[in-house]
Amino acid sequence: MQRRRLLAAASALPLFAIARRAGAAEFSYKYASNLPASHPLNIRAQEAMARIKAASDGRLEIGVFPNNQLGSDTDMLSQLRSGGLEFFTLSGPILATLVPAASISGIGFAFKDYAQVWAAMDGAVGAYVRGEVARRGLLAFERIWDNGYRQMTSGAKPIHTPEDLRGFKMRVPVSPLWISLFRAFGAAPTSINFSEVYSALQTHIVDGQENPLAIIETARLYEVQRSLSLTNHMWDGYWFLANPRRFAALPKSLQDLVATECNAAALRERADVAALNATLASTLKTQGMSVIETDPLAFRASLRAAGFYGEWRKRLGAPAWSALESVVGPLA
Ligand code: X2X
Repeated sequence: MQRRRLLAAASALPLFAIARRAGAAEFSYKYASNLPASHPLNIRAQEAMARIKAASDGRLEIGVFPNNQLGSDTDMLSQLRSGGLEFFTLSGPILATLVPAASISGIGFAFKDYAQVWAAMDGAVGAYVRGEVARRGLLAFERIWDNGYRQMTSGAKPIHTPEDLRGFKMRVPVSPLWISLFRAFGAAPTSINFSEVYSALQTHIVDGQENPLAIIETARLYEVQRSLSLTNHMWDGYWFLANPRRFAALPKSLQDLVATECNAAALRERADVAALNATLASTLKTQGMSVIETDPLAFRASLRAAGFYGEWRKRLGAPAWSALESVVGPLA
């Protein structure tokens, strides 16, 4: 009797395991990014994925892989294109290695304030870029996520004026726009994926980098940099990208759910990043950085003098450039 019961219990085990598997998600997808898990982008993405799972009664589960767990931006972009990765957030001017028009959001000193950023990116500029993304075989959701206005940091000579950038070994993302921008400043830019930035600074492969305060804080770059120069030299945002084939494999109701939740999460993330960037300079000071105010007009003048605006007007073409100028006014 005892033995029969034991046997019955043992044979029930695999059945139980099968039942569990049948209850697993019907669609098991992945979302990845290059930012630390503590950055608002990942916190809001994680929240969105939890809401999607709940609202789909567990049919769609989207795993979140922050912090370059799936590789560098370059790796993740190719996984996204092949369908090995379903969702990925990527900065416009890096996406530009595949979709040249996506550089438009990164033009130096283009946006006077966030009102102009969102007017352009939720309006004609964003619509134009998303159209180009589609032509290159990817899907970008409507709302771009905020990375923020970028600031320069140095582990060597502090940056006060554009002259301090002459020959400065500056890490920039893998992107033609960023290289061009820092050449125009007279610096010596090197393209390095974000996955390698902390160690490149630590080992002095480069002397500085530039990123919004929320990244300097969450990626602990203050540990390997000494000074922070508030230059606001460009705004940057993350397109929430999907592999169109994998996205189309979802029933329409789940497609709508994902798009709605990701767009809503983008708006929450924008508010988080704006709030953080307003307070983090003083936090970074307490973490040992010297904080330097700069004259952005002097930096902008050096871009103008180097012909940066003329070059990019030509490279991006009339549709993108006039969409941008219709919001921010004439750029030169
Ligand atoms: O690589 C960077 O510096 C980062 C994290 O800001 C971007 O993704 C553009």
